[in-house]
This record gives sequence, C-alpha cells and structure tokens, in this order.
Amino acid sequence: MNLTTFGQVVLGPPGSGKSTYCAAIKNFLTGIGRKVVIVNLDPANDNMPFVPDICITSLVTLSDVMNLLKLGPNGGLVYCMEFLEKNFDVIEKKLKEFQGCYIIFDCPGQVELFTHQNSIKNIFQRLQKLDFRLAAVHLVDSHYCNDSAKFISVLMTSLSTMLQIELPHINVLSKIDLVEKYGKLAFSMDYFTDVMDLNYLLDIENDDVFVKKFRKLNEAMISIIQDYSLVSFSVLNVQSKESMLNLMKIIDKANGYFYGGLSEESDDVMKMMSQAVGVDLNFNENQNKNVMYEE
Ligand SMILES: Nc1nc2c(ncn2[C@@H]2O[C@H](COP(=O)(O)OP(=O)(O)OP(=O)(O)O)[C@@H](O)[C@H]2O)c(=O)[nH]1
Ligand SMILES: [Mg+2]
Repeated sequence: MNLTTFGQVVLGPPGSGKSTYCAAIKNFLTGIGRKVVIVNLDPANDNMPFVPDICITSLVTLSDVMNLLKLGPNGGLVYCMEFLEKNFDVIEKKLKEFQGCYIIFDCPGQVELFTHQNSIKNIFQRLQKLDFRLAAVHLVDSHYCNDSAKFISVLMTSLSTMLQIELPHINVLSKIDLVEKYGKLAFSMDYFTDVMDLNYLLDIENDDVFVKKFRKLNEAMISIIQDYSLVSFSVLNVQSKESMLNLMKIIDKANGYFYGGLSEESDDVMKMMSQAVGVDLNFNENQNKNVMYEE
C-alpha cells in the first residue's frame, strides 16, 4: 500500500534560483523536523548546492545524450525528459525507499518543458496516481518587474505553465532582495505580486521600445492574462528565514500538507518559528506579499 507523500516540484526559467531554493528549503525543513529528500531531475545539474538523494544522472546525462546522439543542448534536454518518462520506474523504485519523507524535485530550467512538452507533466500525473500530493513552485527572477515587456512575458509563461502542469501552483518572484538592483520599480511591489490592472504597464515613461512599438500585441496579451485571472506572485529571498517560512506556509496549504501531513513536532516548531519572526500562522496568502521587500 502506498502512503500519501507530500512534496513540491520546483520549476522556473534558467537561473531563477531553483537549485539554491531546493538546498535552502531542505535546510529549513530539516531544521523543523521534517525528513526531506531531494530528487534532482536536471540532467545537466553539475554543481548542485545540495547532495541529491535521487538523481536523474544515474539514468541519463545531458552530455552523454549530446555526444552520442549529436544533439544540441535544447534537443538533448527534451530527449532526456522523454527518456526519463519512459524509464521512470527506476526513479519510482528509489522513491519507494523514502516513504514518509517530504520530497522536493529540482527541475531543469528549459521553459518549453513546462509550457507544452508533455514528459514532465506525465511524470507528475503518474506520481499523483501513486498518491503524491505535489505543489508546483514556479520561480521567476524578480528583476523582470523592472521592464514591462519582460514582466508581460513572465506572466505569459507563468500562465502557460499553470495550465500545462495542472498542479496546485505557486508563482514566486525570486531574489526579492535584488529587485531594485537595476533601478527603482515604477509601481509598488503589490502591483506586481497582485497582478493589478496591467494596462498601466503600457504607459510607463522611458520604458522598453518594444512596448510602445507593439502596443496592440501587448494589449492583447494583457487581456488574455487578465481574462484567466489566475496569475499572482509570492516573493522569496532564500537568505531570510522569515521569507522561507511565509512561503512554506503557502506551499503547505497548496499541497495539503498542513491539513494531513503535519506531525505534532513540526507543527510546534512551525508555531514557535512563526512567533519568533512575528508571522501570523493563519494561512493567509496575502501576508507573503511584501514582507521581505520592506525589510
Ligand atoms: N541575492 C540572491 N541570489 C539568489 C537567490 N536565489 C538564488 N540566487 C542566486 O542566483 C543564481 C542562480 O541560482 P540557481 O539556484 O543556480 O538557479 P537555477 O534556477 O537552479 O538555474 P538552472 O538550474 O541553471 O536553471 C546563483 O548565483 C544563486 O546564488 C536569492 O534569493 N537572492
Ligand atoms: Mg538548477
């Protein structure tokens, strides 16, 4: 009989901070008494900031695929994911050794693997049939808030990923400590996290020429995002315990861990940590929004 297994799949474009987050969240959760297992699903992950408990490279590596099949890095990665899907029973067998643990999947950053290529989606669906309760944590670099065209494209990829992956989904603006490194934001952080009236993005002075030149195209994309009304963001600075705690509470609610998986010890530690950093333990999504930004 399979036990219900809780966990998260960490997605997002290259360099958005996925592997760093996986290492940080493992430390954080281990510290509060959860048994955490990291599964590396990135066949090109050479310098991982964690030691994976299960690793796709025992099955296939991107460099082997590129050398043997004479594929480029993008085609090679798609091949690796298809290979993983076909041979997932190997990973599944290893996962069975970690029953009762909280599982974190670190994924590759190639965007099309999550917007329209089906292998990753099929793997997650297969895990759900095995009673894995997973939440997708989709990281995007917060510096995109500084450029309307880039922010609109981030919204589009976030929306496509949500619709494709079909898991409880949390979009996260990562590296929030660096959000104003490339200039002051045109609006308050709430504007970007809550995805408020996006038409204001088109009238920011001195903004990207792309926005002005292709205004109608941008208006059309904005209306799609607003019609779905699905995308909003939490924020994250991996160096801050308070930020990690806020995000974890949202994830625990999304995958159901809070309702079914919380052990008494880790519940107590969560409560103590929340009191220590002055965070209300009511599971209210809005409270994650600006805490770290205001620090
Ligand atoms: N300042 C700051 N830097 C961060 C944060 N999170 C990640 N980084 C840095 O961002 C860079 C990229 O992080 P990775 O974790 O390798 O990103 P990734 O998404 O796994 O990248 P790929 O696997 O190549 O797709 C590293 O230099 C990290 O140290 C953060 O919250 N704040
Ligand atoms: Mg990585």
